[in-house]
Amino acid sequence: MRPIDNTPLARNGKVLILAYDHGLEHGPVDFEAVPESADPEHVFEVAKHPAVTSLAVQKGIAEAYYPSYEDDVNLLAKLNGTSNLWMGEPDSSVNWSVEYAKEVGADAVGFTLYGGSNNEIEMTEEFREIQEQAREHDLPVVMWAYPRGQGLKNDKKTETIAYAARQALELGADVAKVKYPGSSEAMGEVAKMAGKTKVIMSGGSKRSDEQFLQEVKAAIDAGGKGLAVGRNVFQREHPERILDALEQIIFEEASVDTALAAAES
Ligand code: FBP
Repeated sequence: MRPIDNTPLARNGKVLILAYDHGLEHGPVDFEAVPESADPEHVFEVAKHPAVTSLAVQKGIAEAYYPSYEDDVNLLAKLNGTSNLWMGEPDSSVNWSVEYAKEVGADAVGFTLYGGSNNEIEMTEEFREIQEQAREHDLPVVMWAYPRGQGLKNDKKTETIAYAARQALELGADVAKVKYPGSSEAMGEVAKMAGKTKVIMSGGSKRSDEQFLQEVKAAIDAGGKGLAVGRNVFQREHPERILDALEQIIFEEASVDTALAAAES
């Protein structure tokens, strides 16, 4: 097993994943703010930014577009995913195998686990298979650790997010992508529970530059090892500017003011 720090997925021990599976997870609504973001080529171009350590996409996008970008972009194959049209208990179909993802050029694999869902047992067993295959192929594993389901009304409580991060450590994920629990202190609790699994913050819906960067900064200061972000990048007219700022905060430990100045210059 190769430590994730020696893979293309990490830089100085941190990661910045550009997530672009929204067309499946949320549908066309996420592309309304910046219509050109519906074109995967636009987002692959954005992913060439040096701050981006990998781009997370589903199988069809990887097959169709990755061949033109394999020299410039690291591929994170998001193996499961479900549309927003599904109205049942949280669940996610496995859409491609580790082996096939590797063939397409994947540098890492990603998997959503809805802890607390009535489908948690089946999803965990799917994760077990994927995690072991990823080890065989020397691919780091990123878990979208999202407690969600019947009885879990508030998936943003610190204890719930800390439990999800712990679940990622216990089950063998290298990286746990969690919702931001709302404060640096809470993020510290979450990171502590994850042990050697790197906890990264999930971007969420679009916010102002300042609010977003402050949250990322608080997450990093609390022991977060990076960010997985979609809408806060591709729903901006100038995605490269926010990536310049994120590069400063995540990899250079810059202040929000310094990063904002980088974003505006
Ligand atoms: P965002 O930064 O846009 O939230 O993207 C991260 C991500 O995890 C995507 O990979 C995924 O499509 C989406 O968020 C899922 O968000 P949610 O489950 O909250 O709808």
